[in-house]
Amino acid sequence: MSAVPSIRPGDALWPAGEASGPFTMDKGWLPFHPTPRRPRFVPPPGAVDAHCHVFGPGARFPYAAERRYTPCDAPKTKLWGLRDYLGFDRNVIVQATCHGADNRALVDALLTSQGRARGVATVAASVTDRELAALDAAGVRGVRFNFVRRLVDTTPREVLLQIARRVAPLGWHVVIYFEAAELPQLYDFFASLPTTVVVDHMGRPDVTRPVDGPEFELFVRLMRERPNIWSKVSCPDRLSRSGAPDYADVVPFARRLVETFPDRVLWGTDWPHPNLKSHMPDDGALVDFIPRIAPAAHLQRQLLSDNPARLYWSR
Ligand code: 0GY
Repeated sequence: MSAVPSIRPGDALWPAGEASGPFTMDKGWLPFHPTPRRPRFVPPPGAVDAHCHVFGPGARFPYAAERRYTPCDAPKTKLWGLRDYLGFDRNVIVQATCHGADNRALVDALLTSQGRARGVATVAASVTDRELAALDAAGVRGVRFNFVRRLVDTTPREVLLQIARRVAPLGWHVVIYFEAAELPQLYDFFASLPTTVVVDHMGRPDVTRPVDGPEFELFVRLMRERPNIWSKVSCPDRLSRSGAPDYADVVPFARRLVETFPDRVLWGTDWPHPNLKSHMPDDGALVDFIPRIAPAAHLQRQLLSDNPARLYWSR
């Protein structure tokens, strides 16, 4: 097998450029970290960064007309370089809303990853069985339903349910992204989904509230009652009010999920970190956050290797 080209932190080409092609990056867009440090924590063998994205490059993979933001390009070559630099083995690439339901950048990354990446796509209700089969062959193992209003227009629940029923026979799962305040209205719908369901970023709790208060308790209840529901314990940088690099206020939330549901949690960098406003996290510091939320070696192995291997690489 020939080596797959990659660009690592420290390489001259690593720092973000603009959006290429006919696109102009949003004013004030925060590009990914130009000089992430090498983490002190060494991930276990087979570790998976289970939430990350590729953006464009716009000149080759145009951003969607209906997008709510135009990012800097964040190509697959840099994602592979970051993976190696941080000590990870594999990636799960999640289709970002700036590409809408056009999964070409995702599929290109998967097909050229030499089996080291799997994907979560966005599909419309009009997707054909043939298109689903092609996505599956490329390494897609799930679809994402986004309920965050600043990112997408609402899709009716019947349509989402129909999509979930279509992908269930492929063995795919559904990834859901929502804000904690919306969970009471969405609870029954999530509980009704027929597949494995993976929640992005712990359902975005308000971490200024108690970890055993009613808001987070509702989320824990969802996971306790529905053994098909998993959570990513990702994005302390999005959730923290106490701030970088410690993100201390997020630790109790993530640690509670890791310790209560050790076989249903995943972790990811969220590189290249779309839409952050306060700061851009150092990806090395994010990796060093892991032992604080998963202190024991066996928890780290489940979180980073065993769980994602089961969900994404079982065939
Ligand atoms: C994330 C978070 C965000 C963006 C997206 O697809 C996306 O555009 O997911 C966000 O803005 O909170 O998980 O990448």
